Amino acid sequence: MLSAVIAFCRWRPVKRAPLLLALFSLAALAEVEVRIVDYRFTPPSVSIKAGDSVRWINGEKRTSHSVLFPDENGLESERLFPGEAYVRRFDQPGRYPYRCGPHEEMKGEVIVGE
Ligand SMILES: [Cu+2]
Repeated sequence: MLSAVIAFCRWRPVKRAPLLLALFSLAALAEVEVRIVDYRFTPPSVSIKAGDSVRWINGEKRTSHSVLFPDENGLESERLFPGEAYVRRFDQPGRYPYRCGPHEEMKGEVIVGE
């Protein structure tokens, strides 16, 4: 009987481990949304954790925008037309200022923590 209990206790955690890992990674990785409306990134500053993603959604009626990172050799999203989105995942902690390609006055930043 005791050996059966021991066997049961040994079996359960192993069996549950993949499920727990899957749930943990789902909970740990987040995606934050930034809306582009009225020539503004809203919110203009977002704080995330390394491994999280940011999704920029163009909520304009007519205007297209992009997301451009001047500090990274001008890394730029495609031009986003109304309703389109751009997702970028940030694996390295740091500060990532960005602006809109065609509208220099539109600015925002992503702050990536540990
Ligand atoms: Cu723009």
